[in-house]
This record gives sequence, structure tokens and C-alpha cells, in this order.
Amino acid sequence: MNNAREFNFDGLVGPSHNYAGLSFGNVASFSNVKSASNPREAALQGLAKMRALAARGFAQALLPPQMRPNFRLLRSIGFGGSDADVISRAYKDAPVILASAYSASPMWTANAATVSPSADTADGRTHFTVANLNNKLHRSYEHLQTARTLRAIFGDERHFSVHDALPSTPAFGDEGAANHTRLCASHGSRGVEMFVYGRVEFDADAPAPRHYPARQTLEASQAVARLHGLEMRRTIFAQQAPDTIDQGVFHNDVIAVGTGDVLFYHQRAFLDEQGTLHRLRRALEGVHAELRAVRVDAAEVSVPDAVSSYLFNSQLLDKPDGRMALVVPQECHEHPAVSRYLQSLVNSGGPIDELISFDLRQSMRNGGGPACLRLRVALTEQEAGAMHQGVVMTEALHARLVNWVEKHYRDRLSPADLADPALAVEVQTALDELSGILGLPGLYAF
Ligand code: SUG
Repeated sequence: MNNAREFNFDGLVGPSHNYAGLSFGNVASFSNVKSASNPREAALQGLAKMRALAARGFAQALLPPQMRPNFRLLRSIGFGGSDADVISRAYKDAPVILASAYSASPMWTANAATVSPSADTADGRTHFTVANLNNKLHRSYEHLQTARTLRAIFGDERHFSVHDALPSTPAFGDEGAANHTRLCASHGSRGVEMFVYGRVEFDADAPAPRHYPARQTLEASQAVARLHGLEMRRTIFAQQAPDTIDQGVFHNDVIAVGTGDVLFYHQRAFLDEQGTLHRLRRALEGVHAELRAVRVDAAEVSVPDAVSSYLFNSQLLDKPDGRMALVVPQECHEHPAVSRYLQSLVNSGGPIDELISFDLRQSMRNGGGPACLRLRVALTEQEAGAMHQGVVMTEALHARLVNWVEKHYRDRLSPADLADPALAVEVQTALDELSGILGLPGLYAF
């Protein structure tokens, strides 16, 4: 067994953070369509979270934003000429597609990839499969830059293997770590990986939501497990309850979160709650772990309350004393039923005994809470030393990034601002400078 720590790679919010209402099935994204955003505040809120958690001693790093607008997308569908021409033509003919090319969504790095730590994989390397995010046009192009970014950070092939996204077709809809939970006795020892899917492509009789899309398929989850060389007796595929998807639970991480031996989940998270827990417990016996399940009853917190407060889109962070801290969005305290529940939770004598809350409103308005903003990567000391170091959060990096944000980011962006060709130039200038700050030259040059 190796000593390992779970790093959180938070997405750094980009200079064109905006609300375009692009995600059908994601209630917050739909409700805030076309309202004005504040990219500067969004980036500073995210950086404050990273800094505070790093200062507490949790392993913290970041993933850089993606170049915007996505000219590859715009040119591929017939908008031509100079960059300024492309933008003005797209704005005139297809403003929603221009907004898609400007999407803020790569900031939610829980959707960047699925990660299996080296303790679980057949070849003893950490495996990443980049998510194809093919359910939404605005997210379906992210994987190209994500693969490039992950290879720049985890380029040492002795330790890491980064797989390209699965085939981009509905049968393989894959949303990455947002639908993946790893449970274990300790991060460096073998664990149990649970993949939660929303529908089955090749079984017409399998239950599926009726109103909102199920973004993750069983076939995609199985493909990721195969690519990573996971052992089947330590791998679980569980179906998300279709009616919760229809209530706005568009990823499993909106209704459950787990790490170590703790699973914090809502009664209505899984189609077969008892069966899923039973299989988890049995698989965990094989890795000498005993599940500590924290179940939230629908009578205490309803599914709509969970969706509006983002109670479960929280981070579980394990502390040196074996207890857990729950990182929640500030909205949880403003919601009477959820706030009452949280007080009883930390006083219950269970595994979670501390709440840490952050103001992440700029992200929350697009349906992204604390857990959406981070990708977890459990790394041994040796692996942590082998990754690119320029993305690890330190006081010095935080200070440089705050200066960089204050220099380059606007404090207001409305939908009409996306038509301004100067915005594209600002983003490019900012990201060119960022690649220097992070020591990742050529990150965006492709
Ligand atoms: O895919 N929102 C993202 C939010 C992702 C949250 N991630 C996790 N649950 N892990 C999505 O729906 C909205 C963009 C807009 O409407 O402008 C958006 O893409």
C-alpha cells in the first residue's frame, strides 16, 4: 500500500464567464438565461475557495480555462472570414451558437474526465478518460483541449495514461467524474469504483427519464472501466433514479457524494437503493473497508430542495483525525430545511463533523457548485512529484492569479457583449499570459 492524497483540481474560471441558458435539464442554467455575469467575481470566488482549502492543508491544484470563443466550432459550421467577421456573422445568424462557442462550462472540471488511481488499475498507472460531453453542443468540443491540458500536466507515461474521449455518439454519452465515485479504506490502497449512469442505450426496456436527458449511458461507463483496466469485482454500475433526473438532477453529483469509506447520498439518488448499497458493501469487504453511509431522507430534504441548495454538490474532505469536512455552497445556509439538516448532521456524531462554506454564486447560477468545480485525482507522493508542478496552488500562485484576473477580466458581461470582437482579443491575451504563469507554453497552440 502506498501513501496517497486526493488532489482537487479546480477549474479556473475564464475571462468570458457568461450565462447562456445552454443546458436543458439543468434548472439553474435555464433560469438564469441571458442575465449578466461578472467574470472577475466568478474567478475570484473560485480562487478564494482554492486558497482556503490549500491553506487548510488539503492538496489543491487547478486546471486552466479553455480558449474562447471556440473558433474551431464556428468555422466548422460555415462562419468564415477574419475572427471579427466570424463573430459578427455568428451573432447575426445564430446567437445561441456564438454563446455555445463562448461557453463558461470547462470551469466545471468534475466533467473533464473520469480518473482511476494507480491502486485500482491493471498496469499500476493513473488512468484518465476525457469525457466527450456529447449531450450538449456547447460542451461537446471541450474534450479536445481537455485532453491536451491533461497530457501537459500528466505527461509522464511511466505514471499516467490519458485516454481520448469515447466515440462522440449518444450510445457513449460520458460526463466524466460527476458520475463516478471511488470508495476505499485509504486513497493509496485498492478501492471500489462506482459508475452511475442515467440510461442504457442497447436495452429498450430499461427505465429512463421522460422529460430531461440522461447524459451518461451504461455503455460509456463500462467502456471507461475497461480502458482503465479495473477489476470487475471492485467495480459497480448503478442506475440513477430516472425521476430525479426529471427533477433536475442532471449528474449523480447533484444527489450524492462519496470519498474514503463515506457515501453521503439522498434516498432517491439510485433506482435501486438497497441493491446498490448491498453491492457496494460486498465489494468494499474485498478491500477491507466498511461503508459509512449517510443517507438523507426525502422527508428531511426533498429532491427539489437538494437541487436548489446543491447540498449534495459538496466536497467531502478527509481530515487527519479520520473525520470529514463537508464543503457546501452558501445557498445551503439560506435554505431553512437544508440548513436545519446540516446542523443536525454535524452534531450527529457521524463521520461528517464540520461544514466549510463558500460564496460561489457566479458558478451556482449556471448549475455548478463546489463539487462541479473540482476534479479529484488521488496521487501517491511519487506520482504527485511526477506531474507538472506549475498548477499546484500555493500562496504565491494565488497572489499572481488574483493580479492576473484583476488585470484582464471584465466585471460585467451581458449576452450582447459576446458580439464584441475586442472580447475575443482580451481572452486570448489573458490566456497567453496565463500559460506563462503556469509554465505551460503551447497549451493553447493547436
Ligand atoms: O453541464 N452548466 C453545466 C454545469 C455542470 C455542473 N457539473 C456537475 N454537476 N458536475 C452543465 O449543465 C451552463 C452553461 C450556460 O448555460 O451558459 C452549463 O453548461
